Amino acid sequence: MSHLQAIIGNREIYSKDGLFVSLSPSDTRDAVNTFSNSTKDICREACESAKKAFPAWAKTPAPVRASVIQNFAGLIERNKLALAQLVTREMGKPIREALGDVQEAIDTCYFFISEGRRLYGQTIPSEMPQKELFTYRRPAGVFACITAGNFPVAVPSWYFVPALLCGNTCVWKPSEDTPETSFAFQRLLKAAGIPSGVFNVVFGEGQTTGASLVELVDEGLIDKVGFTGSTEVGRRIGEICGRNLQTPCLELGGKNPLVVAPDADIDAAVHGALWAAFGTAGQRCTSLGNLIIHESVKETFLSKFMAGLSQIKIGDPRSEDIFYGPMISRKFLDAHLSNLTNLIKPHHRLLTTQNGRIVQNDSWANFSGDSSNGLYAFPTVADNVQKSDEIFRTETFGPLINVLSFNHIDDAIELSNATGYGLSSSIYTKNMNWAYQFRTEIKAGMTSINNSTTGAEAHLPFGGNGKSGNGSRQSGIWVLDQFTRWQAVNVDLSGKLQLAQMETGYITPSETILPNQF
Ligand code: UN1
Repeated sequence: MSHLQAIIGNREIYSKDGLFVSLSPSDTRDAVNTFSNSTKDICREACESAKKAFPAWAKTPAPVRASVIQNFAGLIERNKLALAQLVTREMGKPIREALGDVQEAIDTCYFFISEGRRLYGQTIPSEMPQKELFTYRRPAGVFACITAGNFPVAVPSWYFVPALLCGNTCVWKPSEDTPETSFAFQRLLKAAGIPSGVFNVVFGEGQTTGASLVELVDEGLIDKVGFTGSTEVGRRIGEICGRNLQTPCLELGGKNPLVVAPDADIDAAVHGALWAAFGTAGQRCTSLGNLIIHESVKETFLSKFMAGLSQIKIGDPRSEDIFYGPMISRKFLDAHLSNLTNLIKPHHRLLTTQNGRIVQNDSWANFSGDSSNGLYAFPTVADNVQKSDEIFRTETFGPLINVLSFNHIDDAIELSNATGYGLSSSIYTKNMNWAYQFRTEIKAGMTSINNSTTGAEAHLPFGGNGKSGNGSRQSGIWVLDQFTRWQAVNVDLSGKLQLAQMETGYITPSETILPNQF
């Protein structure tokens, strides 16, 4: 039987080869759909399709391009519940969060619809008479993008909504964990009126299809790459793009710190830390990694934190009141289990029991649903973690956090900056000076004061530094610099050659005016 492999020029391509199945992580007996891995030839065809569609799309007036985004927003809104339910079924985040994932895409559309009527350039005074200077944003060209499965609607919208609005044409390799959700995203965009060839999809796994797609940068078929995923893969993509003199948009991992100051509102900090640590089963790039607590409040904080943790409901993500559901797929569960085996050392003090590494109905008091066929993982809190420990600087992407302590704010900031990552960060304090010092000295791209490390709003710059990315930012007006290139234009109306810097009539002052006093 043939299965969907790619969508090129709005045409669905099916194949019998290289099949992979998308399973529901809350019940792996539920096969959501089967897809086929796109080969390098299929990826090439998709890029050629995008290349062919580029000139006409780039010439389409930006407000007209924005009208497709407007239609897309309306379609997502009308299909919000169905799309969120598909997200929950296919990747396992609780329905409340899945609705938020979809809402983030709607918010992104609304932000960029009116950007179609701005996309401002500048008019700039010239140093010459009868000469005008202007800047224009021009689209980059063919945009190839690889996304992760943890935000299967929001994060693709962060890329494609502005990329399309700016006049680029696209090839998308969505996560192999959420192909059906990605297919739904494509169908909504097609129904919104996206012209043939402007938005193409190649389904497949990262190591095969993803790698083949990025290799096409070397063939001159791609002008811009976007990638959300691991630091290791981001580095390889950066190398390929670098040798082609391109700067990719890289949104990589995090080991995000949350600092609890002695004067923190402890209850608020407990709530924020619980959500940062275990929301989405710790599978956000903004999830909490290192919880850094002031010595004087450590005991109070941890007893409230562990009491709060014991109350959270884990289980069937279709229920409204579930805190977190299953891991995204078997691969993520296996990685989590191997982190527990390899990174937890004898000197760590585990505040949670380890006997039920996979949640069974009877090993988590507040489990709801049937865990027998689900990929559920137990929360783990490791205290006594040291800066020199591997677990301190390793992104674990699961329900596992480290606890460290500090005495002086300088040490808390030093620890926060010492992992090599720099995505999100947070401090809970009422002390304005501490909050000021933290936000000025932290190396992360995003900082919360009295809020969780997760939950960035869709119109602020999103992205990281160090191992978290190459400084690129998504969302809001800042992402326009990813998808457009500045063109500087000068128009000389003088009818003669005017030499800048040399024939500029700068006014020279008289030598001296004021007499010497001594
Ligand atoms: C991600 O995990 O890749 O800030 C994105 C947040 C979400 C997006 C996370 N709005 O946690």
